[in-house]
Amino acid sequence: MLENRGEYISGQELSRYLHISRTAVWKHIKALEEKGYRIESRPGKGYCLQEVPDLLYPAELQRGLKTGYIGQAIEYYEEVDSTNKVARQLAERGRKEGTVVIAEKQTRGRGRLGRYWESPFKKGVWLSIILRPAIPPSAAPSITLLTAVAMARILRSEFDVDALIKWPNDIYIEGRKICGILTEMKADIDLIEYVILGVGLNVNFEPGDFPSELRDKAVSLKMVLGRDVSRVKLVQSFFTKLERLYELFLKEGFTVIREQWIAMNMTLGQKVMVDAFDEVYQGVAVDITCDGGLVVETPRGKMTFSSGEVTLQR
Ligand code: BT5
Repeated sequence: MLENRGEYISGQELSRYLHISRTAVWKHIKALEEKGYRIESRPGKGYCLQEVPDLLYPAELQRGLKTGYIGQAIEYYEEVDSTNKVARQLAERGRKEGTVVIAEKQTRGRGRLGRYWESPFKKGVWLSIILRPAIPPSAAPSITLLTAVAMARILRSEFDVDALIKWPNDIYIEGRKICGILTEMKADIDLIEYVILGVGLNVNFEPGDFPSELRDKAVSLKMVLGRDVSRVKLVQSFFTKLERLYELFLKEGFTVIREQWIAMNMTLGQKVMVDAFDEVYQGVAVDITCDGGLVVETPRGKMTFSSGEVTLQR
């Protein structure tokens, strides 16, 4: 029906094509309408698909998706507390690498260190991916960085925006945050059991949709482009790009991706304040290591951070 959008197909044709009764066809049409698909039915002519809802239904995300595993299994929620939390529960139950948990709304979206992530209904992309990389835990921070590279590349190539990466997990456009990444993992000393890669991207927020404390700090694609953006194609492109970079990382390590990260970053060369290990360090961010750690030239000498909160000082 999607391929024939705007054209009528008779109930008989659909029933023959789907090998179900005409009553069953009618029931499915009603179920689709309840999900927000607009379908016109005319006696003697049949059914005509008019409009597909802008929702992140697995069937929509998986149509034409050319990945090997990322997004090939999707758990969809209209509302959930946190997709990272649900993905973790699924990973504990042995769900496969590449399984995605996606929601239209999160009631307790999480940032790092107990912070919150504002995730209202349909305004963005809130998703988590289960990964099971056979790498040592010390290499895991690279996954956050390669995800930022995948997202920044998609934002640049599909929307022609100047997306910049702030170490370690943020993407900024026009000086405001548009995307945050929360990577959590379960590992023993030398092997990762699973990584939960959580990504939040602000898509169709209007300025008034943000709580007042975020209004000067956050931005959405709609605010930058001045138009609504369809989330389905964006998510598909992101899955494809992410899987390609993740595969590259597993085969060749972070070095190749490091170059791309450097080309799109807004942290290196800047005066920074790093909040890590319960202390605050000041200095100039000078490099990232082959594992994605941030190297800062401080008055006490060069220091490398594998995690931490960076404030850019202008
Ligand atoms: C992050 O934390 O940036 C990671 C955000 C990850 C969110 C995704 S959504 C899907 C998945 N499921 C989850 O539960 N989480 C992940 P952090 O660097 O700690 O930044 C958090 C800070 O960003 C907050 O303290 C706010 O100041 C700000 N913030 C909150 N919501 C925002 C939004 N929608 N846009 C921009 N900034 C926001």
